[in-house]
Amino acid sequence: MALDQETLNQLLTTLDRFVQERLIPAERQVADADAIPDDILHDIRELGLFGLSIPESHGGLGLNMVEEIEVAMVIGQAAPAFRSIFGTNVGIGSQAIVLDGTDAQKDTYLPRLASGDLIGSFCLTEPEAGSDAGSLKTSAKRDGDHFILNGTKRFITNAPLAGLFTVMARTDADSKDARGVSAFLVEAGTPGLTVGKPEKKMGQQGAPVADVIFDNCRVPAANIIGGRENMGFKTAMKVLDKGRLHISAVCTGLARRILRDTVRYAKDRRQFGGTLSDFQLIQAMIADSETEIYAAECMVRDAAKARDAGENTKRKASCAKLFASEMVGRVADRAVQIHGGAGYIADYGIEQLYRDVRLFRIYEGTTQIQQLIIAKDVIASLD
Ligand code: COS
Repeated sequence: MALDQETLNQLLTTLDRFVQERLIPAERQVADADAIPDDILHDIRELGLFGLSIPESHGGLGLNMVEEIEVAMVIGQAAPAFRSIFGTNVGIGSQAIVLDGTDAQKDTYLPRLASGDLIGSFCLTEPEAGSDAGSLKTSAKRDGDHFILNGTKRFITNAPLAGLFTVMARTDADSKDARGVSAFLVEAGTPGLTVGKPEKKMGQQGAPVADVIFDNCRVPAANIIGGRENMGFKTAMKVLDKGRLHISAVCTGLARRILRDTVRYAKDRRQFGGTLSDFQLIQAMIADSETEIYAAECMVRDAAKARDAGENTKRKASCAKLFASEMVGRVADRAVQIHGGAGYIADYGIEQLYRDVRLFRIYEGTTQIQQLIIAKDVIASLD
């Protein structure tokens, strides 16, 4: 759906108010409790954020990519844990069904994912398969009209909250690479599925991550996404192409917020008889951050437009993810520098965001994986 400009602006204004008045003031509480409070979760549901990218026919808002990234930029201003709680439903936890699911799979799961009654989670990474996702070992052996899953998935975002897992598992035991992998929908509570203890993390407290363990877990063959075996890796890659654009937008939104907070601080804090913002060495850092944020915004918006126009945006999504995630790291680093000692002290908030942004360069494909994807595509496209 393409919203008319006025409706989109209204949505963005409402969300911006929610971010400034509800989310940012609750950041410390969320970090300390390592959980999103129920009243905020309730409001996130009411605003329809769980269903941003799910078609209207299945209860979501059905935003196109251009609209989705604008929303992600606004929500991205708040600590990333808030976005993470509904982020899997918007991205990796629902899009395999949206892109490749059967009608029955869409009807069964999308409405509940859109409302936030069901939290979706994406199980690709394993203890020995991260960047080399195609080498995953979790096995799925056919047993009549079921498959038996065995294996461990690692660092799975929202696993402790999830009601539905998209699980990549090897259905072709003779294969060693991406070709023998299928994507399964596995409901929480299925015997043989357990979720490990939530991990202690460097940042993004409030966004739980845990192992998901399959021990002779019986899953109906009808739960293979799209009903076709050995297509799961391609489905996962398509999901990540979209997810990487969304993450890029979140990075630019958060970078804008960090720069804004930092400039306010620099205009207030006095040294050597002037404010920090009077000094050219500080101004250089502000200018570098503004320039890089603007560059990332342009990239993300261009790639989103191209995707909506039907272009294959694998390369552009990786370029945007690489640049925006590295950029927000540099912006956060300069922000700590401009804050000086205050940048290192928890009460000022910048140190939390500095830790939070570090994950963006790692998840949904590291910077180095984005480099490989981009280079392979560029080299293949030229004589
Ligand atoms: N869209 C559709 N199909 C894709 C695709 C995409 N974006 N990327 C790859 N494929 C297809 C290929 O066309 C190929 O199909 P054929 O077998 O029909 O030729 C198949 O998938 C395998 O592709 P490829 O050979 O490129 O796979 P590799 O094993 O070399 O892996 C990388 C490619 C490294 C890019 C992939 O493993 C990757 O993205 N790793 C990072 C995973 C990740 O992001 N993890 C984060 C955790 S998930 S939050």
